[in-house]
Amino acid sequence: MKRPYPGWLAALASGAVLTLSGCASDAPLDTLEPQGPISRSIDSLSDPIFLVAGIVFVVIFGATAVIWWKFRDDHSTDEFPEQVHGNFRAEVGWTVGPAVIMAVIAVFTLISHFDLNSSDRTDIQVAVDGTTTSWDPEIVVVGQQWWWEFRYYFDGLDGVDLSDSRNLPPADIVTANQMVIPTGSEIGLSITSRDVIHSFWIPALNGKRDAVPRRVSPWKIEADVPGVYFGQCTEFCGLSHSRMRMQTVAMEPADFQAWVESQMGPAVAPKGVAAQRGQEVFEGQCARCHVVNGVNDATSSGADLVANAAPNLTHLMSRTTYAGGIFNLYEPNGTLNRPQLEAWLRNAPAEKPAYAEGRRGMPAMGLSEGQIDDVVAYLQTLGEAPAFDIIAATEVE
Ligand code: HEC
Ligand SMILES: [Cu+2]
Repeated sequence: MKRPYPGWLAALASGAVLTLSGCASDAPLDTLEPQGPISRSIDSLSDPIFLVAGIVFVVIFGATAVIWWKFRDDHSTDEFPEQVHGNFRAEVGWTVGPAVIMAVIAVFTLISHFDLNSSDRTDIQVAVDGTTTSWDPEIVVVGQQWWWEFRYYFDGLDGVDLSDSRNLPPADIVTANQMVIPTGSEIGLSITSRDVIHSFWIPALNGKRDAVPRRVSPWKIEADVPGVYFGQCTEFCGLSHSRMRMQTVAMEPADFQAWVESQMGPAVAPKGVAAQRGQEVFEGQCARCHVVNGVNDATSSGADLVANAAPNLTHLMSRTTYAGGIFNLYEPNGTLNRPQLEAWLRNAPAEKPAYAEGRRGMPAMGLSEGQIDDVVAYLQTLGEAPAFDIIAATEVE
């Protein structure tokens, strides 16, 4: 009986599916398109290794196919082929050959490893409160279920105690899910976690580094040109792990400077009546978890949560995504994405799954529709919208 589809056709089809699925044109987490010197050094290691592996693959599978075909039993004779027991030269060859290839790869891998784990930072001049400070550019990255916090200490990290990540000393800038860096400078990262193990990964700028509770792991990134570089937690960390995303926004140094200045300011007291009522709701219901600088930063006792932290909302509007970088704060035309923000305030766990027993993520606050309107009016006073091209470039699906 003839089979409906020959085996080779099935093999070809599955091969094609696998190949084509690797060819997405719009892939923000593509590791093969480095956008900075650090990721480029990884790429220049992996490309030749992939080439060597490809050649080895072709040679071995080619030889296997030839041998399989040439020495197949076609039942034309009853004779048994000649039986051999070992071939000294062949065995030495296929032992020494791979060993040499592996040794060469090991040398280049080690060189890249040392390179990736070294630091080559130079200070950046930033104007803080009118005075210029030499900043050793290092940002503290804190993972928690299921979002990222980024903390900037412009006096450097030397005197900063990072050992208790649930109780970190006050920082100059605290932001969530979007880390802003200047282009052309190596930026050091001190990565830690407030709960379980996460992993920090901005593929266009460097490989992965785990965020481990009670440990501070050094890492670094650098971007050549302004742009938005997408990232994702890559260590499975529970229910909303896939919704724990982030973005690095690289700006020209002058734009970065302007960003720093605007972030350094505390919140401005809201003017409209609705926004003022919104601030009252904030102080009554949200301030036990969230901080707004100038409102409750002095009094906040830390969030009532497992990770003991919630995003700092002082400059919320200067970010373009929220809740682990999964929602757009703005519409594509640059206006507030009001329905999504209202839905978040109405019932956050319905928008982003958290564990039923609570104490993680943002709880459903039980606000009335009027209170939601007031809170939205208040949130809109927190920080300035970024340039339109950043809104467009940071948009998430
Ligand atoms: C029990 C603590 C808690 C309370 C109370 C709380 N939140 Fe949250 N909120 C969180 C946590 C945690 C997150 C991060 C959730 C995530 O990304 O999964 C969050 C996220 C947010 C975000 C998105 C911020 C960002 O950059 O990702 C906004 C906006 C927000 N909350 C507003 C409010 C408002 C307004 C209130 C009061 C009506 C409030 N929250 C009450 C814990 C809280
Ligand atoms: Cu995670």
